[in-house]
Amino acid sequence: MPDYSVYRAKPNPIGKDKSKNNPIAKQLLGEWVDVRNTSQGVLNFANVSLAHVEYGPGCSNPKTKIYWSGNASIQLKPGQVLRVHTGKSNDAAQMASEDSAGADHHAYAESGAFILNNDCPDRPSLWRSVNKEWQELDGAEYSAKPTEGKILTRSGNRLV
Ligand SMILES: [Ca+2]
Repeated sequence: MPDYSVYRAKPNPIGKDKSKNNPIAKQLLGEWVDVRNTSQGVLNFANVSLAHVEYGPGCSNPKTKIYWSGNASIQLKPGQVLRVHTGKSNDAAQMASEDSAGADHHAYAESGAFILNNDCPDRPSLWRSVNKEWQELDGAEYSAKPTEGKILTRSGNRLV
């Protein structure tokens, strides 16, 4: 296991995720990725970012895109979990208990739209910038059409 591990994800929160309506804050906070410290030491996120895969029409032309940039104030002790929510920090008080439980720290992509794919597969991945070069630390793919409301967990190289 890499030190920074993509550990769990809830890519398809219950609600209007598939509609063209504006998503509500609570649902955006219900879309998230958990990162776990699987090392024996303290990990920081000064230069560590989280990406996912964007596609063109029909799930063509996959491109890895960073959507949360690390924060030097976040430190994870061994075994601790950082949850990166799609939604906004200003809305954190609206978070459902299921979405606050199980994480030691919370971070926010500050997005007003859902990010993690439903109709195509996705692969949350962690990247570190070293001397202006991106190095992948870890990543785990899930299949298209994840069950609504399901928390996917890591199994080998996948989230299932
Ligand atoms: Ca989604």
